[in-house]
Amino acid sequence: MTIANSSGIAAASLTLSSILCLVAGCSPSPDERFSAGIDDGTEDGGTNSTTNTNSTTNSTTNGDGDTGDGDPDTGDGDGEGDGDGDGDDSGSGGTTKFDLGVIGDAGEGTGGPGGPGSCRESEIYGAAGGFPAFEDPAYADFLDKTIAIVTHRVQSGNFGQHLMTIVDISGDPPPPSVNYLAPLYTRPTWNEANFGGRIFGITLDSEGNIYVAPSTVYGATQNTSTIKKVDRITGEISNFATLPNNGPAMGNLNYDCVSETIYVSNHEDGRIYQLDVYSGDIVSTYHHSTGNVTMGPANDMGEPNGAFAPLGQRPWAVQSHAGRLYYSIWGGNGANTVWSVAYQNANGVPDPATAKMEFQVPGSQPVSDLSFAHDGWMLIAQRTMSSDMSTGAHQSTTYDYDYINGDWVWQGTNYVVGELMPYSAAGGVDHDFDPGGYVWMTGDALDFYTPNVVYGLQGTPYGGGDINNSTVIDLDQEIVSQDKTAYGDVELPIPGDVSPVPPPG
Ligand SMILES: [Ca+2]
Ligand SMILES: [Ca+2]
Ligand SMILES: [Ca+2]
Repeated sequence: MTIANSSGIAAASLTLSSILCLVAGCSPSPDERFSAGIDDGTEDGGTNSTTNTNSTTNSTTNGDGDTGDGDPDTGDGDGEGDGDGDGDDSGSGGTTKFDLGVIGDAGEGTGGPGGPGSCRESEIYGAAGGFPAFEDPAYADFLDKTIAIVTHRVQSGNFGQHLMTIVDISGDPPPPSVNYLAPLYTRPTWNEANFGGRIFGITLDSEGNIYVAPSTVYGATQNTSTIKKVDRITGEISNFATLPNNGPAMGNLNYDCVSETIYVSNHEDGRIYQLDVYSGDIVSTYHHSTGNVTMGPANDMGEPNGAFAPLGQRPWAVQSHAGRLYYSIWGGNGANTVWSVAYQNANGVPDPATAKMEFQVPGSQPVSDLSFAHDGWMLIAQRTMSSDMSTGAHQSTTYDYDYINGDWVWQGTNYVVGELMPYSAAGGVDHDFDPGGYVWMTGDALDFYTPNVVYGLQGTPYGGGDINNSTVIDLDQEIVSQDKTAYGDVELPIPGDVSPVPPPG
């Protein structure tokens, strides 16, 4: 697969003055190829008086070179002959593009074009939701671009206290394997105080509102019980829904446009909650380990008790796809699994009689996110966790699966995150849904002192690869110190619409 035309680009322009252009479309260089034609606002060039003092506040002394871990390749690996999924059927003359054409508008409120509920066609099968349209001059350059939204903890150095960053990944791919100064957008108000604590899981509804789940993935956190909503226009944070959590927080969350509800996995009581997207009310709960389903709140005896649901009963990744809810179970070493359960009907309430273990996940680390691509295959990402609330890096990777004769069949690690391969996945994945497009994954050590230190987001072309054919983006644009374990989930809202992903089979 050829990386489309490129010549003399961003990588060379890593000057300190360009280091921190959060908050505005900081164009990477005089070459405006990647900003797809819109201006290169010099407007607020002065906001970032970042004296780059403590570039090494990160306590990353534990030799990052420790790639090894136990069990790389336990996966069965049967049927790996036909790894399809490469996007060479794009029909666009073989030119890889980041941009998705805008095919109509997401529309407001009631029902997008082409689908039930609030669905645009692509969303039925699991594309992320609509496009945020913040009314902020600094965001103008991001409107209707292909963007990725990444959750993270506070990054090292003096780069602000925000926990969420929007990345402009539109335009032709830059040279692979060297840090790309993608335009970044964030807000100082997207901080721990306003989110109530730390966040990991992220999803968008059909209108482009953003929802984030509280998380203890980076350690203990203040708010463990309230899902926050970021308004698609104002960018303001509000409370969306509150669950019975007291210590353990949540795993991930996902909006289903058919039922117009949000599923969220709860590390406290082992349930997956279904929430009305308009009211935040609990529609149903589904308890994985017992199959118990309640309409409305669960009223579990003794919960919340401040204790994590036991390993083997603790859901994390959640993703609605073709009439089923796919989810992962954090089971501990050798016992991490992916399941699915069908819905009773269009109301999206799980039918426990249909629950099915789809596969056991190789390796020792839990799956924190999963995503389906434009032609239906599945990519899962692990997060390195040494205990309930203690994370690390370089023990976790991605795996992709094809649906063959009714089974999800392991294809191996074809999307290798980071330079310390193949175990530098940070646990977030999403697809851009362009047949000739990219898979986007959060990761550690995407470039590791050769010569830069890049942590954040990696985009790899459909068909697979590693950093040598991938775009790597440092998400605080400081590339001399590490941001180990800083990054979380990623979602790509789809501007307009794209062709739907077919159901399995
Ligand atoms: Ca509990
Ligand atoms: Ca960095
Ligand atoms: Ca994701």
